[in-house]
Amino acid sequence: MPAVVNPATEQTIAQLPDAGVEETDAAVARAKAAFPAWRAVSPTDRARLIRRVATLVEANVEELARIESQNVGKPIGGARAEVGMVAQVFHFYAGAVDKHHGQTIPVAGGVDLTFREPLGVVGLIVPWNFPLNIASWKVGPALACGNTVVLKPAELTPLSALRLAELVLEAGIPEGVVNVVVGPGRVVGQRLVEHADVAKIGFTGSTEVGRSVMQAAAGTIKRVTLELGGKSANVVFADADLEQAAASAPYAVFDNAGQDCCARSRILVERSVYDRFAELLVDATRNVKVGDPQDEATEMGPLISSQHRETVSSFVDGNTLFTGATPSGPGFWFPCTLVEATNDDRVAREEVFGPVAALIPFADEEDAVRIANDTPYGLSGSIWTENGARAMRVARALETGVLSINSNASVRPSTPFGGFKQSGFGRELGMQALDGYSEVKNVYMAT
Ligand code: TXE
Repeated sequence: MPAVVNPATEQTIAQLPDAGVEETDAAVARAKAAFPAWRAVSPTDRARLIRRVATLVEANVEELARIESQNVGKPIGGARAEVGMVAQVFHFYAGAVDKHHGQTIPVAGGVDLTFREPLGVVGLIVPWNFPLNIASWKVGPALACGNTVVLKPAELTPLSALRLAELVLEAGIPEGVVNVVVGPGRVVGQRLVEHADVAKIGFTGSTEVGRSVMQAAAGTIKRVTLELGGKSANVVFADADLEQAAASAPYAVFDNAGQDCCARSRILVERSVYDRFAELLVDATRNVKVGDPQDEATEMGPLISSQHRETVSSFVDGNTLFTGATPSGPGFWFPCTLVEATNDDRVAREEVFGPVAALIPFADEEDAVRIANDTPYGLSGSIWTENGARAMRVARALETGVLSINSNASVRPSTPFGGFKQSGFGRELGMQALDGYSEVKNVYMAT
């Protein structure tokens, strides 16, 4: 029975049985049995039930935030904001139920209609960095389209998904519509991907596992949406508001202790302002409050595990510009770290998934775009400039799915989120996510 650990204290907070192939098959069978009735629920009633999930999440913000904070080591203030977003996501998809629909298309000799049909049972595989949030990005649109769900949380962080499943039942969504299976990715995840009765996999995780999910899905021509790693650039031009850019940059990479696929972990700075910006950035990073996640003032907690801490530390091997402080005592702590690098260094090529930012100088706009795009990833990024035309030129030139100008914000319930290149494909959030949880059917009737 594997232990669930609080990464800030290293204490066991729960012990859960590991499910295997048999339990996974049972969950898929329940989801399959629940599908015909769930797809037949009227759009108004389906929307009402999903909205009830949203209001129950709102009513239980404190409890859900505490679970997430204790299980992931997230600062409690940030965890509360994340749970708030989970509620907004369910509100958004409640409202979307009857707004994602087919078309009539002019044709000769008859009428032509398209319908949006649910897929059936969908398998949702979620990572440990934003367990409840990323679950809601998948469960919300899946339910809105009339699918039933088997949700597999990450081994390290299963608790909030289990509580969500209880709230889904309390909301009145019938048994079997949302099922949670807690167990190893290689067993439960793999089984979901290969299962003939699972129509689609919504996956968020590493590019490496994403690749194997895509391969295994080929056996049943399963639909997949992959939201994978990132190595995003925060591009600071000399004409930017440097104070504002430097004040924001630490949160763009140290938020969630850097365990964020959107982390702007390559900070590209125009050479003429590099020294000035580096000075401002060091000052801002010094102010990041690292410590007890239960303290309301804390801005950064520990890493998820000691094994992950070893991986993160392997990236810091010289050219360190700044190393922050960490609490003493138990907990998988790692300091905020700024390193000076070139885009060819390992720290700039691979996803660190920890609080380590690489500062890289560039010569001019063309050089900035070249360096920013010189990565196999393409998830997010930021552009800092006071020149609007340049902001738009660079935004169009960057090979990335999500961009912010003079901001480091990435996700909103109503806007599409997802990657270019090896950061994956398909979009989550917004109306676009509904395309990934439905099939287009075309019907022609001769008149
Ligand atoms: O991810 P995994 P891990 C990156 C990040 C991190 C690294 C490893 O760089 O350091 O990945 O993290 C399930 N078939 N990201 O090991 O293994 C697994 O149980 C089906 C970036 O946690 O990809 C979990 O539920 N499923 C990322 C989920 O996949 C399988 C977020 C993700 O685990 C499986 C997380 C299999 N064969 C990590 N093997 C982001 N982009 O946000 C594992 N799983």
